[in-house]
Amino acid sequence: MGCSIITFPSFSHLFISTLLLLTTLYITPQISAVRYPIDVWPKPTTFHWPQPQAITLSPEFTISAPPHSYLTPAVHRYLRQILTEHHLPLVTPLLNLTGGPPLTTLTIIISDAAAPLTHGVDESYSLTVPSTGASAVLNAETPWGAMRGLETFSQLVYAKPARVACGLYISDGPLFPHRGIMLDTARNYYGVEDLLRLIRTISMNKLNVFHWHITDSHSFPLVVPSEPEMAAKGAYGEDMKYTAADVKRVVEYGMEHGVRVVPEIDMPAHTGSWAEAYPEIVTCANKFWWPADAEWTDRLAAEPGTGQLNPLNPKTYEVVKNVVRDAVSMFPDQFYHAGADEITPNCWKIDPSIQTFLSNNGTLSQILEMFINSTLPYIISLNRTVIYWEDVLLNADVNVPSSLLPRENVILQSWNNGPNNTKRIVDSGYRAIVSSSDFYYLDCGHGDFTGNNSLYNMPPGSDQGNGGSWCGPFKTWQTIYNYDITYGLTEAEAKLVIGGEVALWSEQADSTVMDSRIWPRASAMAEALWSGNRDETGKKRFAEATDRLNEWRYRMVTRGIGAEPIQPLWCIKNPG
Ligand code: CP6
Repeated sequence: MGCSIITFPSFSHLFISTLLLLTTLYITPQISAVRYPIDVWPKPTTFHWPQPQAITLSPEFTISAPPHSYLTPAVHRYLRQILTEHHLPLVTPLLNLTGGPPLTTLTIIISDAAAPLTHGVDESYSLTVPSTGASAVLNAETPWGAMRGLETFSQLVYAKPARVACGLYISDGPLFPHRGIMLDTARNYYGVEDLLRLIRTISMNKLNVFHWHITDSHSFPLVVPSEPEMAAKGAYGEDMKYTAADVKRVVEYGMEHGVRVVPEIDMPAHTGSWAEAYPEIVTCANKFWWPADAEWTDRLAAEPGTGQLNPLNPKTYEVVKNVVRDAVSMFPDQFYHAGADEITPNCWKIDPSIQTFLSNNGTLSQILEMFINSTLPYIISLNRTVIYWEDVLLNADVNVPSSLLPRENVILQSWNNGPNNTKRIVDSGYRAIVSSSDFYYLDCGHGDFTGNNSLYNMPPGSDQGNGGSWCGPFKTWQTIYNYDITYGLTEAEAKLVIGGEVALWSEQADSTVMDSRIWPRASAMAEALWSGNRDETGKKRFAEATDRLNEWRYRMVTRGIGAEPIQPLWCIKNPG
């Protein structure tokens, strides 16, 4: 309970909250079953704290850990942060100091130091902070689990001079192995520093995947060594490209933060930008689906003709293979996202060679099959697990049979219609990543457009490709927190759901709003996928989560992240 549940300052509410405050302060020094006097986000799965106290952090505090190419920089980073952050929680933790010797060391012990950062790697850890001044101990199976534990430890430190919550034992690990954020860098450009800040914040929230939607119809900012014309012509400008050196920096930074970088080069749709270098392999690149002077166009974010690669042109595969091979060599992760979302039938139908194919009894689905059949085995041969958007299997008009998509090599990412599509994916035997647009799309912050064409006087079908501009309403952190990604699934079905991703499409976003559009709403998903959104009794956590998220948002702000507020400051004066 706390400020969050006092929604209006009626006399009786103030009276009750004052009583509760007095109870906490003077009568029972005991800890509520749900909220601790120090806040950790996401909440650890087990937190034993029989006698809540704090211990002074020695100014000579050090962290000892086995040397490791990525854990070592993480340890240095956390040590610096722990010694200098001096975060003061909004509501001062009611913790007495032990009065004994200060804490001088944190010892990290790792069982499998060679474990690579891959999907499903063990991220569990346990952490003991004694109240005697003896070394705190962080035990983890892998370096990546140790990074999660370091984050938890850093959130137990507060105030100036620094203190640490002590006399506690935490044992923790994630519910879902895949917990990510998708960022679209094609509609608007983001600088490398913005991507690094995003990775840093992903890691703070114990998320572990940055799904980088690099290219789309609007721009092609990735410099592909074998196809230099793609970015030379398809990027927004000379200084709005990602070079091989930029990508290496992003990938290495991800490793140092326990964050995998999964690239997406969207195809065969969303490829209008490829036409700048190779107009002959793209259909409909410059075709707009609505008249420029239509009364409703000013309500939408500009989308160019989406552009679709022409599967009937052999040149298409030459370019695709060069692009894929280079992308795979730049991004070491085992997962590779190959798009396959939103094929617009009219975009292929406009092309004369496709018209001939269709008039000889061919179908659009056969055309997509041809494309998948000529590209998927190639990507798999490069030793990658391929993620596609759900459309490749579930789109009613244009899809491929599941026989073309080997279950061990293909994962499908759902974004339409919530749990039902996830169910269809796992019932077909595929692993699923959930990004339902009704819950996990962060971009829908503008306008009131809900997809109702008649309301805006739009001809039927004319909303094709308007992307992030029509997916309102705004998703609150509560909507995101409350969402159960395995809702309605049997236990066996739920096993195939590897996790979820929130998505920021960037028609109406860039670095000026990135932090506030993503945080702390993505933190809500981070906790739901790490330790769940329910308390010990199976009830959805609400008030407790509100206060903790409010505190976590403030700590993110202390760390230089422009996370948006979720409560008025009035809460400081009126703690629960
Ligand atoms: N771009 C791409 C988009 C969207 C998708 N793919 C999108 C569709 C609908 C909404 C928001 C975004 N802008 N390449 C769908 C996966 Cl509401």
